[in-house]
Amino acid sequence: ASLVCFPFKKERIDVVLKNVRIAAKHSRVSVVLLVAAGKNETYEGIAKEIPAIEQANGKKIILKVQERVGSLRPGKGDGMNSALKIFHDYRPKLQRLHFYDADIESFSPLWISKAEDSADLEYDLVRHYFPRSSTDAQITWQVTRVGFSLLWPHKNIAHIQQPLGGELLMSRRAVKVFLDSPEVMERSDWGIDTMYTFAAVKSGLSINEIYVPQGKLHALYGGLRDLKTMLIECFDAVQTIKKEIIDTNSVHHVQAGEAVPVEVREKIGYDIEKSLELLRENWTTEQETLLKLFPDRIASGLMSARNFPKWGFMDEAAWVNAYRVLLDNFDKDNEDWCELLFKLWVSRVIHYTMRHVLRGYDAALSELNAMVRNVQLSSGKKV
Ligand code: GDX
Repeated sequence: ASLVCFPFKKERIDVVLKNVRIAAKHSRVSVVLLVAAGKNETYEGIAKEIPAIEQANGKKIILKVQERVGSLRPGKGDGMNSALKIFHDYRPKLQRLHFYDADIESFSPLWISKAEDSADLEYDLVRHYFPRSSTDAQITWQVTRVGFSLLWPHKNIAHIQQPLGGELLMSRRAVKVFLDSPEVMERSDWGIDTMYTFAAVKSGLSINEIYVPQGKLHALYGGLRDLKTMLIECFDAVQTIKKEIIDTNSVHHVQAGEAVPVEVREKIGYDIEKSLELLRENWTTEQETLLKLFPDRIASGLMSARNFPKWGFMDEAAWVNAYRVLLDNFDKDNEDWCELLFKLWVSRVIHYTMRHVLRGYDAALSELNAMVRNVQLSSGKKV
C-alpha cells in the first residue's frame, strides 16, 4: 500500500485538487497526504473539498500543516520531512511513499504507475526525470550537477539526471534511512532535494530513474531573481556536505529518454531581458572586496557588467574556477556573499543562454552534458 504526498504552499486550488483526485483514484494508493506550509487560502480551499474526494474514492485523505523538523529556513524541507514522519507512524503500515509537486499541470496516473512498477523491481528509490526546456533547470545543471561532479566524480551521484527533482518514490527502507540521517532532517529549506539524493547514494540505496516523456508543465519563472533563495539554499546544501566521503557505488539504473516534445523544446524557461538587469543591481563595496578572492578575469568581468550587461567572461572553465572559490569561502549568512553568488550564477546562465541556447535545443543540451562530463574528467583524473 502506498501514500502519495503533495507538499504545497500557495498554489492554484483547482490544479492541486485535480492532482489529489488522480492520486486518490489510483488502485495502488491507499492514503493521500497534503502537507501545507501554513493555513492560507490554498489550505482553506482544499480543506472544503476533502470529504467529497474521500467519499468518492473510499480513500483516506489527510491535510496537515507541516511540523518544524529542521533548523534552517522553514520551507519545503520541513514539509517533506513532516511527511516522512507521518508515513512512518501510520497504521496499518504503508510500504511506499510518493512525492509530487502540487502545482504540476501535466500530472497523470501514469506517473504513479511507472514509479510503482519500478518499486516492484525492488529499487529503494525511484526518481522521475523529465525532458526540460534548455533554459530551465539552471540550478540543477550549474550548481548541483557541477558540484556533485566536482566532489564525487567517480560515484553514481555525479550521474543522477535530475538530482533536485521533487517527484520521487521512497521505499520504507529509504524513508528509514532519511529519518535516521541528521543532515536530511535538519534541511528544512530548498536544500532538501540535494540531501535526499546525497543520503540515498551515501547509504547505498538502489536508485532507478524513470522517464516521464510528457514533461513537467508548471508555472514559468519571471526573471532569475525568483530563483535566488533556491539557488543559495541549494548551493549551501552542496557546501555543507563537501567534505563527506562516499564509499559505496550502489545500483543506479536510468531509463532511456525519448524524443523531446515540441512544447518543451520551444519553451523559454526564464525572462532573459529582466535577467540582464540583475548584473547591475545591489552592488556594495563589500562585494567588490569579496570579488578579489576570484581569478582576475572573473573579478574584472563581473565588475564591468555593472555598467553594461556582459557575460563573455563566464565560460564553463571560469564557472568551475568560481565554483571552487565559492565552495571554500561562501557564507550563506552574509548577504553580500549571497548576492555575489547570485550575480556569478546569473552571468553563467546568461553566458550559456547567449552562447549555446542560441544554437538550438540539441546543441544546448549537448553543451550541458559536456560541461558535466568535463568536470568529472578533470576532477576525477589521478595525477
Ligand atoms: N509544505 C510546503 N512548504 N510546500 C512547499 C513549500 C513550503 O515551504 N514551498 C514550496 N512548496 C511546494 C509548492 O507549493 C509546490 O507544490 C512544490 O513545493 C514545489 O514548489 P515550486 O515553488 O513549484 O518549486 P519549483 O520552482 O517548481 O521547483 C520544484 O522543482 C525543482 C526541480 O525539479 O528542479 C521543487 O520541487 C524543487 O525542489 C525542485 O528542485
